[in-house]
Amino acid sequence: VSIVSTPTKPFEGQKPGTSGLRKRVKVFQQENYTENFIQSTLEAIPESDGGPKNATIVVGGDGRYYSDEVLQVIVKCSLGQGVSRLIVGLNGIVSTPAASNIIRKRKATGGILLTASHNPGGPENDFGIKYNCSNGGPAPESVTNKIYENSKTITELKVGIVPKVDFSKLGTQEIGDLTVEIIDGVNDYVELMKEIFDFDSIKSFFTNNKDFKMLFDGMNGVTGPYGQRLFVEEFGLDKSSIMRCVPLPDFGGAHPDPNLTYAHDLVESVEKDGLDFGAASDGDGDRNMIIGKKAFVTPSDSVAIIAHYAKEAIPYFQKNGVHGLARSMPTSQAIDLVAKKMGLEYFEVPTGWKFFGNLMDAGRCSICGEESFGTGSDHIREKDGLWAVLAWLSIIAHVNKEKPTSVQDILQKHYQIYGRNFFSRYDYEEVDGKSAEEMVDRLRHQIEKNELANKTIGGFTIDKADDFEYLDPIDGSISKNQGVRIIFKDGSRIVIRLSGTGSQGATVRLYVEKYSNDTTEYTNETQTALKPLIDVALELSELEKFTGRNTPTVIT
Ligand code: VG1
Ligand code: CO
Repeated sequence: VSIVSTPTKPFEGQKPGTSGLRKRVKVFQQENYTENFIQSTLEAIPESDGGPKNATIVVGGDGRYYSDEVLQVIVKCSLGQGVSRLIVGLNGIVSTPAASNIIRKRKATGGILLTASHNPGGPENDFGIKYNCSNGGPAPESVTNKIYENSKTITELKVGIVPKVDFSKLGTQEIGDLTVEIIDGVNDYVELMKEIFDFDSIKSFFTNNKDFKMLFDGMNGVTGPYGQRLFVEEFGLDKSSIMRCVPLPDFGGAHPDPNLTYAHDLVESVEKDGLDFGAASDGDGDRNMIIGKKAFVTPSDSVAIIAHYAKEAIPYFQKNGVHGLARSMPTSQAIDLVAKKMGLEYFEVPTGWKFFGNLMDAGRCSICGEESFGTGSDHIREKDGLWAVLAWLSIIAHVNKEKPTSVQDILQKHYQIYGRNFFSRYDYEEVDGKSAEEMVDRLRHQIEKNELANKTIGGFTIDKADDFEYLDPIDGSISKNQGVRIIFKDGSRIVIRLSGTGSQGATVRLYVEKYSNDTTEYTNETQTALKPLIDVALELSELEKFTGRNTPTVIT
């Protein structure tokens, strides 16, 4: 194999966001664009992981449009950097959590994930590339900053000249000094789930409760084959218990994001057919949505409930214990209440799973979650959609041993113990970037001048306001400007930040949270309960004036 050097020029904007680099497919299709980014990434592999030379890299993704071309680029650039082994999923398909597991299990140097997660795919939509380190988790900012620096100074590409590699057959191929091993991405994952959960107990719950009906929606994303294996083959459910379980390169034109808006078909089926449990996962398999009969489990509640039952219902935690809990800053404080009651440490980190990794590696966080339908534990270093579904099925199987208990009952029981944290997020997608920045800058300015504290608005008095800054307790790194937080005297919160995963314009995210321990309010509808606080948020931020929007694109 000959390795050749060819001149190249830096592209602007190759800065990884909350979760890798995400752009329109067309952007990646520019000559050398993808090569530049892959080389910049490989060259940024930290010394502590051994650097790119002789590295073993796991390659996975959701199989979205343009993955085939990028797989070939990875082979060429890997040869150029002296990587010694690529472990690739069949056709490049491995879910994000499954890839995290393979990186850890095979003690790989790191992993490259070809996905834009829940963003739509296809020639007119998004592609994405994400790097994970040897712990199996998303590269921390020290590494993503390095990738960005490399991308700005790149002048030469080093690539191997090789014929097209076939990724559609299992087995090992030698390409010069590079070994390409093609594996089935489902097996190791199912094996891991069997170590974590009591499959027999879930299975016997289904056998003993024949009228309990569930439906899993793979949203035409990567989890389809995993769902098929778990629900149909392992638990013996009928094929009608899964839907959209064939991965498609454009997700069938759908938006593979598991929420009430985009998983609408699932929600409708659960309602219409009176199902007991519904679940969905996103394009790359790290997100989850859990619903029940007349019940939507907000992700902030979901992680709190999983933490509450972990030691009772899940063998993994019975064996390893629960050492600490964590959530991202905008996520509701429901999980904090569980930590306090259980006498556990708990942490508030910036948005993005990469911030949980250090805590988990240090053994200080066992279960964590994000309001954005991300839930997970220290079994891997990514959020894990199917893990969350299995955690819920474990809880359901467990509580139903005593008496019939629905998802709604589980929620209400939780509120009776801890009170209820009403939570909602409003997204304003593809707004003008400059105006969005100005809106946030205005708030930052008011914070600096201390104009917000003690102000009363709409009956809510502001206790404190800041632009969230995180000091990582493990490596001492500081992440600034992670979102404007306005905290009220009654514990209610408003958070405003700009998305770091969009590919077009800016997306404003507005998060509101209100706590109640008035039992008569526990069954209230979320939007009604939060209306006064949302009005306050809109007034304080002058969102409509800056963005010209009077309604959000998506409410979750
Ligand atoms: C969003 C979510 C964040 C999540 C990230 C990646 O980021 O808010 O909580 O970690 O997506 O999720 P942002 O910067 O757009 O708010 V996924 O499923 O894309 O890997
Ligand atoms: Co995802």
